[in-house]
Amino acid sequence: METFAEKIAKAKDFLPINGTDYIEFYVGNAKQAAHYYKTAFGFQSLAYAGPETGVRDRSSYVLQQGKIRLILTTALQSAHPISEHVKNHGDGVKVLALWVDDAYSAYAETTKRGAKSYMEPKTISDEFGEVRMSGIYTYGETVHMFIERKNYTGPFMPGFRKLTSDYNPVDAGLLYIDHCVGNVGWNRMNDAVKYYEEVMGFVNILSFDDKQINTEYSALMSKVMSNGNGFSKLPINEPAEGKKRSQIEEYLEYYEGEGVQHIAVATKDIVKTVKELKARGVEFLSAPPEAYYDMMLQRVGKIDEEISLLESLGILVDCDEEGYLLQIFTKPVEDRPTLFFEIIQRKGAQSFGAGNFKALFESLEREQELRGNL
Ligand code: TYF
Ligand code: FE
Repeated sequence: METFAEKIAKAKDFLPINGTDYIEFYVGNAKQAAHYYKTAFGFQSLAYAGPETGVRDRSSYVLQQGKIRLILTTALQSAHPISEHVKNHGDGVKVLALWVDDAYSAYAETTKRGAKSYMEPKTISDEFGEVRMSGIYTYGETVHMFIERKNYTGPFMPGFRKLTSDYNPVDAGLLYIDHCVGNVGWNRMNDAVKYYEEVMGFVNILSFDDKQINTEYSALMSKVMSNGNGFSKLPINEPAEGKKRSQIEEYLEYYEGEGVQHIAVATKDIVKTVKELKARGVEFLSAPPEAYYDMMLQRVGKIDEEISLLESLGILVDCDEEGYLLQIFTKPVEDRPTLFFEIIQRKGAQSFGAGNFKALFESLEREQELRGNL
């Protein structure tokens, strides 16, 4: 069987990507959202832009943990595209920013191949150096920014001031973005896959169809897209016809369109991270039934972690030819049942937990049912 490394080696190299640069959320109240991500998830204040720094129309808080940077942004007037975005989608991800070698060529190469422009390339600078950026649309109103940092030594980027806060909860061991998943509408999977293949040079490294992923009710298709070094992995889900309403349909209805469904963040000690997050009030999907843990040894073989401890925390385990992985999913982090987080620890496995889909989707459906949306 072809390994993941062999699969991603087939990606085109016209868009070199070094990883995720930041993820920007458009929210109703950035000050409070920033407080939530600090308190609950252990992020720290890094930078700020807003009226106090000469930005008149918005406030943006940049938070950091490990290599992960989040920006929480709110507009200060109703007649602002950011307010419009929040009105339509609720709090959600607007920007998946990719750290590139060359923001100008990233823009030229992708728009030449059919990408829709979001921001023409520009260079911004301050006393710390220079950052170049450009942007293109992907699914829904979501965009990819291309960020090129030419030895920039400032806290974040020009336009932002360092933010020091007296309130700095300790981190929760979150290290980097493992993958970000998008939900697209009915029959939109092929377009989305083609977009990542043709416009971005990504390859499809894994696919699950509705026959593999369907519990009693929920059905969906999922295809994992990756760039050539695996630093950017962007799976895509499309709803499929099932007995009742798919979780993807529920998302599309409440987000009022396509968008980011979940952000997976890596840790090197999931037991410690999950204990920490739970103690700070992060809510996770309910654990699968006891039988799931009774079968675990048989299903995945011997693992380093104590199964009873994983069971008490509701952590899921899956394996592939290359090793195993541990994962757990939060409940949606806003009132609309849209965006949620995944905490993942990889121990060799480069897959996405297909062996957990049934248990996971049954937990998701229990929540969907409570909301009256199944
Ligand atoms: O990213 C993934 O593929 C896994 C599994 O609605 C998953 O985290 C797939 C679909 C979904 C929730 C989780
Ligand atoms: Fe995931």
